[in-house]
Amino acid sequence: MAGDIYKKGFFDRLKDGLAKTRKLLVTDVDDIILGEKKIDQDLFDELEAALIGADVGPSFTYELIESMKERVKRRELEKPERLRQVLKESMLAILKKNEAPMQIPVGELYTIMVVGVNGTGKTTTIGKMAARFKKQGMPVLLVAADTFRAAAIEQLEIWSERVGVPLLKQKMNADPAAIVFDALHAAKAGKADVVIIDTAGRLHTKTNLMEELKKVKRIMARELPGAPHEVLLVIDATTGQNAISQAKMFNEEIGVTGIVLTKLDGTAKGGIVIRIAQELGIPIRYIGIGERLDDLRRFRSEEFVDALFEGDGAS
Ligand SMILES: Nc1nc2c(ncn2[C@@H]2O[C@H](COP(=O)(O)OP(=O)(O)OP(=O)(O)O)[C@@H](O)[C@H]2O)c(=O)[nH]1
Ligand SMILES: [Mg+2]
Repeated sequence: MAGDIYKKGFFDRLKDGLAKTRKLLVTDVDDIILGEKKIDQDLFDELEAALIGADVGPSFTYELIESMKERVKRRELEKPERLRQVLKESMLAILKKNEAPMQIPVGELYTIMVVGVNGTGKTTTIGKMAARFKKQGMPVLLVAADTFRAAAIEQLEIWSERVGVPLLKQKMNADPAAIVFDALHAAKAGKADVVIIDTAGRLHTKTNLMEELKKVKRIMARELPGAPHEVLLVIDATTGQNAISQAKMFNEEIGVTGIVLTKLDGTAKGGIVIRIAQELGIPIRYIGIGERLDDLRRFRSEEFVDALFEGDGAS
């Protein structure tokens, strides 16, 4: 029961967080379909514009509209209100394919390399994940491999103290690969089950960020077969279309195995989740809906779509 109450609390916060996205996406779609008497080309044109404007992406929009037209032709869709249901079902179908929680095996060493451009929420997400894992009884080690800013190391240190998990760090400008090397040795010696590595989002040297990250990844694989078990890309939902190009770049350069989408609270660009799911096909592990420690949740497609559609209006 207590779990239900907790879940409801999160669901309401998710709903609140998605309010702006809902307004842009669902309310606009409602205005279009509920205001029209018949399903015609004008209605489809308006619907298309609304979906594109809501960042769900051109291919999702195109495929959805085409399939709606087909269904109208086959007389399966007679009332405009039904289009809302079709939109909801189509979103759910795409998101479901990308719903895969991070599976951390019990008693085995699991390493997570967290990457993403600066300011997306990497360090904050690491703090939140550490709290989750600790609560589940897993010994966690945080690793400060963003060594290019003193503030970056301090920020992770604050999280490590707040959550109560150890941190491995070196001084500023130390080689990130060397820190990661030390961290894996400590973990192999039984100091942790889950190792979470914070990396830089931008470098203040001439070194190329991607080359630096590739080097970290290489060292990990060399020191521990199978590592990194997860390359987790943190994406800021408020950046909309930019998020897609960032994700493609990181995926091509270093290979991404999971995504965290942050700052879904207070953005109208939450439709980007659909585009990420469709164009990247990389599992969305978690979503961030605030700056609090418990504002990170496993991505559940049904919960997400329900929260999006279940606003003030009918579901
Ligand atoms: N509203 C909201 N803010 C968030 C969320 N996640 C992170 N933030 C905020 O975003 C800002 C940047 O977060 P960081 O965790 O420092 O981002 P980072 O990716 O580590 O940044 P760099 O270390 O500069 O690359 C902070 O003010 C966080 O509190 C979220 O889900 N919602
Ligand atoms: Mg950081």
